[in-house]
Amino acid sequence: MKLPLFFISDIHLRLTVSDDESEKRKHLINFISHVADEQGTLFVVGDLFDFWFEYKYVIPHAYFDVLTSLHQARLNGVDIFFIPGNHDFWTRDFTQETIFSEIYPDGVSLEESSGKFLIIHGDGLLSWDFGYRTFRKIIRSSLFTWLYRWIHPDIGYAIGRWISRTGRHPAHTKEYDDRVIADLTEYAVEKFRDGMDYIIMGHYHQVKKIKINGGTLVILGDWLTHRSFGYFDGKEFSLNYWR
Ligand SMILES: [Mn+2]
Repeated sequence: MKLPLFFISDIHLRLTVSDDESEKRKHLINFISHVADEQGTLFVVGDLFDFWFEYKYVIPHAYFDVLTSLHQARLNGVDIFFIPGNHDFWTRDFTQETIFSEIYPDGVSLEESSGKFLIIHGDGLLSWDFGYRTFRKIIRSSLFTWLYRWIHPDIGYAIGRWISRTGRHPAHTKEYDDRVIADLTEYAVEKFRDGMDYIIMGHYHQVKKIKINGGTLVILGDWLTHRSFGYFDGKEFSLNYWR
């Protein structure tokens, strides 16, 4: 794997391009060409899109600029790996062949000289998320996906957009955020015990790098408020802000 490694998550590209959205995209496209200039590797750790459901013949035009920039980076020799999130789980041939080098629906673990990485989106991990875990199993099933594909794309995307909007995280209290971190720490400790050195995840929209029991738990933040990214040069992992 070509170093350095770059990690981003929770960009939540919208289906309607407002001023904020086009500002965000400008930065994202700059970031992607930076990865290409550095000849590194890019991990997109879920929720790149606010909604993505891939039909057999149809792709949404709203994301054309970002899709083009990812494709261009790949033509320039950059590997781009995608770990789908809860908003963009439904990929097919187009994303698998044209946009990304590889898609890992359940996350991926890899070994670098300085340690073992586990990279996951992170949804469904919280100990109190029972209902969501069942819901997640259903919407990820091949039956659900097959049925959803028979909905006309205009309607399928309208529903997806509506659900993405209503499911949008309200501003969390600090107490809630701390509870999330405590819970994720418990999850991480177990993985570190099993030999992982780094756990990299998105989903929680917090920018956090925590050292626990010799391991490092990273939450990548997002591109809605933070524009944060992870960077690994082969020795050190750092969290940074794209400006
Ligand atoms: Mn998510």
